[in-house]
Amino acid sequence: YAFTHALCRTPAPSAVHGIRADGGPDPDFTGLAAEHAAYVAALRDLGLTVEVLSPLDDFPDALFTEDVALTFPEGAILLRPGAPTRAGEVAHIRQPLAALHPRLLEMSGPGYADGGDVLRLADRVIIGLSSRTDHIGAEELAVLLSELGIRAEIAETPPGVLHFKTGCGLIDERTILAVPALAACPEFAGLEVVTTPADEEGAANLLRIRDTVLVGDRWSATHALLAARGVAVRPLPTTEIAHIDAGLSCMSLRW
Ligand code: CIR
Repeated sequence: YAFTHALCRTPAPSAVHGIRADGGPDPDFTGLAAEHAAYVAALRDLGLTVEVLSPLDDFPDALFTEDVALTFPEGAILLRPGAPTRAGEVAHIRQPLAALHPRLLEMSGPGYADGGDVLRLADRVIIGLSSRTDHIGAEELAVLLSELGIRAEIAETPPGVLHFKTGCGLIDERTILAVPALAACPEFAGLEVVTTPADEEGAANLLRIRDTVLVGDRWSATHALLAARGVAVRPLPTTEIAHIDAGLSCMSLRW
């Protein structure tokens, strides 16, 4: 999480039609755009150089740049997102990523993988199988990661959790915040797992940036839990993006 750069995309008005699993109401566009702007401002405030790409009205979920690629200091990998309406987003991030990352690898299929299913740890990454990431995709991704010198393990995402990182995030190198259904994930062996407080499962999609953890602003028990551990917490509004199943990690690629 010692990131120096991030790549984001401004939400298009079509973002209100973004995918949501439970068929709930549309987000309010003005509120959603304000949440995105606050997020980009926070990343810049924490010292990152942030490039913000133009909105793509044909792709309602394109503001969630995390899902279409993986970025590391060593290089980047273009993914094959598992939702059919999101596949076309990859073509729009290829050129900007190629400009930023001379070493650009790409999944060729037939499998699928979403970046929201990839949790980066100090010594490896965990790829969670989900409704968006299948076994063939995870295996191909593990091979591409090994070309960048990064070891990958494959894990299960519990039913009802969209992406692996919808249910967990890094507090620090050795500590994970996870929803109860993910707390016993075998791939977390050797790490400390802290479970989300009651009724705050949505807080698990937090984002560690340098010395600060970004957390949704309505998860006050989680703020207290992190503060008690000596972690610097920066609450950010996420109510509107939550209507389309997103949280804080989803809105950027980081390296
Ligand atoms: C989708 O269903 O693809 C978007 N509405 C939400 C993507 C959230 N991304 C993430 O968790 N990495």
